[in-house]
Amino acid sequence: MVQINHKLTSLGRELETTSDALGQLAVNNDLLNDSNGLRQQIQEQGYLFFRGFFDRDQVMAVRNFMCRKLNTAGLLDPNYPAIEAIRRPETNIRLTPNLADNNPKLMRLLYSGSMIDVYHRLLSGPVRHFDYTWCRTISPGHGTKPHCDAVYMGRGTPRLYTSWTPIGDASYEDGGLMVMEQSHRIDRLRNHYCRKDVDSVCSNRKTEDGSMKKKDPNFGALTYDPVGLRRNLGLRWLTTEYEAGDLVIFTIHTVHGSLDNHGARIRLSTDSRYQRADEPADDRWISIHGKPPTKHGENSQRKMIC
Ligand SMILES: O=C(O)CCC(=O)C(=O)O
Ligand SMILES: [Fe+2]
Repeated sequence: MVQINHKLTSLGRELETTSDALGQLAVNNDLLNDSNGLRQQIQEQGYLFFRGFFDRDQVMAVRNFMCRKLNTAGLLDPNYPAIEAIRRPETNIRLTPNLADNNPKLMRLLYSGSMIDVYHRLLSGPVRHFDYTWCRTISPGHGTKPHCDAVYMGRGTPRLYTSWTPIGDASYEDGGLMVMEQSHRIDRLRNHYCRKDVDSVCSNRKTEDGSMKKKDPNFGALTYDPVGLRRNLGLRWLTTEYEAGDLVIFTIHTVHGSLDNHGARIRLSTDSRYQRADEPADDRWISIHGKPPTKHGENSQRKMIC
């Protein structure tokens, strides 16, 4: 049994806590200055986890800025300091892209200094990042469905990595990222599910409103049952309690999702993406001729006959 004194659920399902079903993320701080070690470890493990990677105060300054924005938008309970991110009962948000706007402290945290340094070491070459930052604001309730990032950003190099950065502490009650151990090595997933593209549409099939039918109605979710998935694959979910300053890096073939939020606060985190600058980039997520990324949706559709 893994000693966790809080009920852990994902999508409302209680995670099994036997040691063959659940584990802690391994801490890789010893590899921080070791290029070969970083590369080998991510190949073997599918992720890297660093405690106290960032200066806590720097992360908390970003949190402060984001919470003030949420508060100004009327989303937080005015009876608490904004930095606590206690939501109003009617607030139900998950992704708040504008938290990245006019946010130089966040840009510095994610796209300069130690983050770029670690990617230089991991990629042994020039680094580029996507020009879009995912700002997650997961309200109490369900976490994120198990998925691989490849299905959302797989049009460029497969050597693309996600950084998951908690913007504040995330206890088991708040929930946080969970990673399926060794899932990046499953050929069946790499060769089928991971090759999906959520912006694919069937040009020969129309929906009732006349738009082209989406090829994947689940918009990239691998499953809605994180417990059943674990049993089927026979692998473990790995997670931990995160603190401001921690960082997880993982591959676009690593299955991950997140724990449900059982607290009263909104869980704040960002995902940001990095690759070698001399490899092709998925054009949905980069700015071209000064125009913002097209992201998902109509301007990013890939039309096919199906
Ligand atoms: O924070 C979450 O709930 C999910 C994060 C995620 O999917 C990612 O970082 O790619
Ligand atoms: Fe993801």
